Amino acid sequence: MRNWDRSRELFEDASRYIPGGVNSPARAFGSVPMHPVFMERGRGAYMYDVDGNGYIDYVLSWGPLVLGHAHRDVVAAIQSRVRLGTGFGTPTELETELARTIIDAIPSVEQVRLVNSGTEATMSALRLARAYTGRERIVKFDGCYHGHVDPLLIKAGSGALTHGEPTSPGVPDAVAATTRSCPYNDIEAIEALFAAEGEQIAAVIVEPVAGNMGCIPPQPGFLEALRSVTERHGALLIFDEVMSGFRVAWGGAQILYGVTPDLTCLGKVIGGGLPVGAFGGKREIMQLLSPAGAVYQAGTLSGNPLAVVAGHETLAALSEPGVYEQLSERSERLSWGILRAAENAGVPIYATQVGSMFTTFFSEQPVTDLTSAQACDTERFGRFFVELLRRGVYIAPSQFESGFLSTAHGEGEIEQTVAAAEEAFRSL
Ligand code: KE4
Repeated sequence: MRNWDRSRELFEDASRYIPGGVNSPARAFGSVPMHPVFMERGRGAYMYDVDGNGYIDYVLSWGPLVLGHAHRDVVAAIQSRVRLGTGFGTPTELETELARTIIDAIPSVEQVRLVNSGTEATMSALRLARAYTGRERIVKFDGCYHGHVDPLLIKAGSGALTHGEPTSPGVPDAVAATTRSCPYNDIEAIEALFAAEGEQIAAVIVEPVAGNMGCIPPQPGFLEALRSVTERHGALLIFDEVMSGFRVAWGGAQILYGVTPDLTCLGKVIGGGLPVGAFGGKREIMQLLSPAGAVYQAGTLSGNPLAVVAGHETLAALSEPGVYEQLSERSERLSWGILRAAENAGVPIYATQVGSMFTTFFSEQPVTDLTSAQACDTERFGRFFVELLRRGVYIAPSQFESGFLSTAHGEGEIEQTVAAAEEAFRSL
């Protein structure tokens, strides 16, 4: 029988010094009947907590660790780089190399700027879109999460949804008034909004595969409709691929679905587990950015050599032939296994999977947007999470998050996970 005594002590201590005991709300077990577990180390598909319990990990630092924990090439690259210094506040050749790899992989990105987080990437892309179009209004989708920048903390997903504050206090009314939000996958709603306000809309920002209300794929025609309506009204289309970029395909969802945005936001995988974000797009838009242009955006540690080298090594490993096919095939095997386990146990679920992103929704109906996601049995999901934890499987501690697979998850991990899932379903 597992115990989490040390985690509980550490959580009580952390809660004295850090709000909620965590440095990011997604790590809190908001909809799960227990305290967060403190991790100590990871290797491959596994991580180990402070009480010595091991877990097959499907959170992977919320997506970045697509090669698994402590990948030997990533570790070696960081170790050799750090001996040369941690950063210089000057350009380095490494940054150009990572930029070139991103540009070669994503045809819509002609220039790219590296930043330190996904939030910085989306925040900067919004500013650029407003400057380029001379318009102020932004359109997002209910349940999509684009980081914690004011104009996008409206009907947001991820931790904002898990903890019951999709529209955050502290966002000025004047800022909230420039944001519109439509139901995800609802083409009629977006067409109607543009018919009414299209000439005032600077950009539509969308997760091309929604990952922050659980993993919800775009329905056929949805992304194409966004491309068409923005073009017709002179607005920019921004793909927030912080989660899907280099996760669902080499390049990202825009490659998978064949829809080309004007700007793309990236993060997570391109940093290989260290803090890196990026935004990029057409040269004529990116050239507005200081110092080439007047739109200001900056960052002390943007393009930091240690973070860049971790990202570079990660993308090098992902560029090998067959990597994405294997990630998708194993993720599909896992999703089908969990679905069968639920059926065997008589528990209704709705499973989604796009590449190596997936979610088990506790719902008898399809989940295609925030309304159907919120109709899930989150209490039952919370108990399922704890039963999996007891059996050495760590999934995201919220119904409104995606699961992720890494290249380190092999047949054994998938079989173990499916067996644990069937026992967990039977215990509900
Ligand atoms: P960061 O600022 O957390 O690096 O990225 C924000 C962001 C932007 N866009 C998308 C599509 C994202 O998924 C994210 C961050 N994702 C969450 C997990 N759902 C990060 C976990 C956390 O907030 O601790």
